[in-house]
Amino acid sequence: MKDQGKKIAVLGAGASGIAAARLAMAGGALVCIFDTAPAESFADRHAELRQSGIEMRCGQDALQAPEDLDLIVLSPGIARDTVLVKNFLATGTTMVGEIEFAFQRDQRPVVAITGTNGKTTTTELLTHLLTANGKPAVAAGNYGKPYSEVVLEQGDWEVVVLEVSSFQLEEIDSFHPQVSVWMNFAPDHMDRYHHLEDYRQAKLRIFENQQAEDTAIVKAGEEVGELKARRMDFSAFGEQADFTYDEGKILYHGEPVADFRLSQLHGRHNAENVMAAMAAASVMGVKWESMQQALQDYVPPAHRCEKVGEVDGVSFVNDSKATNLHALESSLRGQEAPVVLIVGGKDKGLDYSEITQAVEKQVKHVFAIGEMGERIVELWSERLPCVKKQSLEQAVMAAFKVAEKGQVVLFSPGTSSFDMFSGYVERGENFRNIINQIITQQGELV
Ligand code: UMA
Repeated sequence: MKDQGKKIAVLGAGASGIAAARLAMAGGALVCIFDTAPAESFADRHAELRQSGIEMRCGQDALQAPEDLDLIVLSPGIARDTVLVKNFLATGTTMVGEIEFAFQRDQRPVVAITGTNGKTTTTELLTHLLTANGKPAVAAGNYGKPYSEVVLEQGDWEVVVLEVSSFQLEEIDSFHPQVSVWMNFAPDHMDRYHHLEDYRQAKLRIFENQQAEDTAIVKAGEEVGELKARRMDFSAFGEQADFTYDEGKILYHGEPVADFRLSQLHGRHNAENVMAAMAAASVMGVKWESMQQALQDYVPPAHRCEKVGEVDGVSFVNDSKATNLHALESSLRGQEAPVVLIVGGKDKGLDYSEITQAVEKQVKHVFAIGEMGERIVELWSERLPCVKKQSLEQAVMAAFKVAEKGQVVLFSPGTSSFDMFSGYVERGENFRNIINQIITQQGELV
């Protein structure tokens, strides 16, 4: 057993820490988890972990780092500059991130996917494309199961598709994906990083250990520096690339390889997610012609630019997950048809003027709701028709009234939902229910 008799400290008792601790235990190690949250927070887990032989130190006790450790495994949500990590590093023990720890204990090929947006859809879709074509794959990492859990389970997966965050990539060493995918880059996580460049550099480590026989799949136009791996790029926005987009078709070197319109995904940004997933699937041995059916069968995650219905040629798209302006802007940029936008929600101090340009370019009418409603009307009503509505239902009805055949009613709030709903899921389900009512009423009229 790889870890027989080793003393391993796992920092963080969240999903990844517990999975890493279990993997270490299975390898024969003596394991203790350290977490600075008070012991009460772990009442449910503590007894169970003890029973499986894993010790736990919480609160102030967690700050006492033992001197005789062989290895420290760090959870991704804990930054290096915390007292907890500093105390453990002061012992001089080697520290690895949970991703690195799991990677060193598994032989299966890894496809790793990073990016500020789109990585979850791409991870899910790729897992589906592979599994549907005789290459059982599992989605893990920042999305899905923690990587350590997948390694411990030893399921009959041939490929591990890992969504990887910058936090996870910060603490790699030998982590070496056969295929690395870079979706895009935009400012995020500035509560963790002092400079935007630190965030980018952490993400760029996804390519660090790749060699000439590996593949890097990169959104065209992104600056990722010199790569050792073979590069494939993609763009649904007209740039020169290996994968391009034309009238609903995904092209590889100019030849159609899939009809995006037959999928349940919506928007050009999703076409890019498809390109990245198809590129990675092809590297893993799946033929283009086998991908179309799997693409059509793929059911995208709810509330992320999800087409929930079409009435009289007007499409209704639920993007309730857009709880920040970057997500709203990227949904807008992804639309091919003119948009009637339903926007707004909780006032969390966001400045909607940042996206005025994208709105002017793509949107015909705006209906604003929630705490942000009036501010949005003040901001945009001189530029385009923009009206406040008291409820989501009123906004949808008004949007349906003005939308013309071929247009899209896009519900992409750009902020959180807590002024009117319990969360983005309830908000999106409300939207979907309203559309279903419209569809039922239309059916009764026919
Ligand atoms: N903790 C300390 N001391 C500290 C800070 C935290 O002890 O100074 C403890 C907390 O008390 C807590 C534990 O650390 O008990 C939490 O560890 P964690 O934040 O790493 O959370 P996990 O539950 O292990 O989840 C992590 C990822 N979380 C983060 O990166 C913040 C999950 O991504 C991931 O799914 C999971 O591992 C499995 O691999 C979530 C996420 O929000 C979805 N990711 C960010 C994002 O997508 O934007 C990057």
